[in-house]
Amino acid sequence: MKLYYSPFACSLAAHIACREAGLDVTLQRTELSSKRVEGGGDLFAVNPMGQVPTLVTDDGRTLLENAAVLTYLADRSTQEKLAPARDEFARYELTRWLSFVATEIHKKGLALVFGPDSPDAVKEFARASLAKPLGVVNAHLAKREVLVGESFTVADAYLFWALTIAPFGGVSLEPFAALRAYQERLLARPAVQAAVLFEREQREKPFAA
Ligand SMILES: N[C@@H](CCC(=O)N[C@@H](CS)C(=O)NCC(=O)O)C(=O)O
Repeated sequence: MKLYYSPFACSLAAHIACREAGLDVTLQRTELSSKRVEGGGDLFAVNPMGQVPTLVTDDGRTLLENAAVLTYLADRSTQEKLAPARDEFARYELTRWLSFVATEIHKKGLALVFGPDSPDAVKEFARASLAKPLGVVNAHLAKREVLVGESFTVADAYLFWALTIAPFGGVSLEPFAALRAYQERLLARPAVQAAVLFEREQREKPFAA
């Protein structure tokens, strides 16, 4: 498989999932501002939105959108169980949290906060609008270790990414003690640490077009 990613973009969640799942994946770095693919190529050639994550499967199919990519990776895990089984009600809770992070936190909030074209007033509005969904997920995690069920799922990988970048956009996690404790718990996972370390190293390296 090949995962198109950009360091510390939301593709970090799929990257973490690949490591948690023990999957053999080639990480293909991209530059989101130019849409260039490292080593040559154009992200638009594989994704009409020019976005990451973009996953190319072993049988040559292309899968787009965090929720789909993360669920696909979870279902192919050779190690950890990263998603509830299809006949469990928790499977729909997984979809709930993947959708919640994607819409209420990522696209309505962080995408605008970090958007290179967002006017300052839009960034400020987006920061303020994150208080509600972060409060909801903080209350949820005050009573439990993970978003769904009893163990780490791909929804946790997605929320972990959001919590990791939020402070860099001026979104303080100070009011959300349960989220900060949760983030620390996830950071103790070897796969999470390895993915963060790898992307940190990549971010320091010049992009080789
Ligand atoms: N709807 C997509 C959104 C993915 C997304 O926003 N990716 C960002 C990185 S966090 C991106 O590629 N941005 C570049 C762009 O939109 O031009 C999904 O859920 O996967």
